Amino acid sequence: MNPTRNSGFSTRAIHFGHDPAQHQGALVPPIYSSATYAFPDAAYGGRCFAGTEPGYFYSRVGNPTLALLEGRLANLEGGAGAVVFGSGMGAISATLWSMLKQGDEVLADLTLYGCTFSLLNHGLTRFGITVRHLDMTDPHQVALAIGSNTRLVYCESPANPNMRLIDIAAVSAIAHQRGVAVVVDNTYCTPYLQQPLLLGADVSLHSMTKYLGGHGDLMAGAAIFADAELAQQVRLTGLKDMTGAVLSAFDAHLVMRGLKTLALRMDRHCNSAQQVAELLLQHPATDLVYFPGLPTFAQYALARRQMRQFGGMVAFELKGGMAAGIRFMDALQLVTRAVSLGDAETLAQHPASMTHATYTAEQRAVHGISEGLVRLSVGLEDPQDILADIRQALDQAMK
Ligand code: 3LM
Repeated sequence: MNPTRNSGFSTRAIHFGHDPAQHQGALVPPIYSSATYAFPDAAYGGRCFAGTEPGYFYSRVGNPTLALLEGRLANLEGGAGAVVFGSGMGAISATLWSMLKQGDEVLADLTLYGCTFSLLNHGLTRFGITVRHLDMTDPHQVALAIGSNTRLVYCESPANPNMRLIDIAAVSAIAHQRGVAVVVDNTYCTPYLQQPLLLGADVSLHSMTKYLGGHGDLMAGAAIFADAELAQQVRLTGLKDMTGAVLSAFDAHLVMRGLKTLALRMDRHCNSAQQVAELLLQHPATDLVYFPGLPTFAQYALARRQMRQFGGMVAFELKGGMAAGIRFMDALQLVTRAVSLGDAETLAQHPASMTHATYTAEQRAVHGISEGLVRLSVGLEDPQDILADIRQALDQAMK
């Protein structure tokens, strides 16, 4: 069976692109570990390099195991093509290096994952690309900011770590009117919760290290494209020549294993995160709670419109600021103190000193990342155990 786009999400995540009958009945797709490929004759190899023969010729450029994953991701997110990478940063850097040239301007939202902020401000700017951050929670700011050199709009929604949302449809409509491309990091949502391309974006990026892999045992990234030609350009320049950030076939296999349970896991992550957010909201130790599924969340209406559910990430501030946040983290017993997200284990981290330490303290203040913020990636343990640990750590933090 090869399901169409009309089949349900999980059916496609499990089956799309693989026919056991073509692989000696193997239910699970084989892992092609080969780096290189034999040519039937020299002319065939030449045609592969010239791009006139579709065959595989070297695994940095294309590999059957990776191609299956790429096809599945494009299908799940309504894309015309996808390219996978050895990490999320590999996907982001290869995409940006391919789409931009000297003299171009990038408009970026205020809040971005720390290494993306660093790539933009310390990487791209060294090569004559201008980066301007603005508050994209107000889409009109984008309309006002677009100038003659603006080539690309970049955002995350929800943003790491403070959960601000961007109205992807509104920003895309504004950018496209002016011929500017829109790139959205969809890592927090996964293709199950949000589909940026269907909302109008040109590229959707993922760290597959997170929910898509889902088990904290691999590093991987993906870029999914509305336009197949752009996908090919990113493959042949950003991946092949500029970054070489190729994914291993073994890790592609693990991502496909993760994809089979993505919807199930996300339902559980979302449900438990909602309970955690509600606990945090009513606990006397907390000051602010950032979770799109709380009616008190400033962008609750947008969250309901744009996301299938509200995700598994929660951020909050304690009344005692950073000192209380550190007391909270050190009191955790079940919840693990670690960066990353989307794993089976619930993880807690402190963005200002960890994932967002690439910003200076002054930049964090401007970019809306407070020093006392604590971030939780709510895992798949029994919700009552997660809640009990968080409750006792909040109690400790107040002492
Ligand atoms: C983290 N984030 O703990 P990789 N885009 C987003 C991300 O959150 C990340 C990436 C891209 C974290 C990693 S911090 C040292 C650990 C929204 C990663 C980059 O290259 O696969 O790590 O993805 O927030």
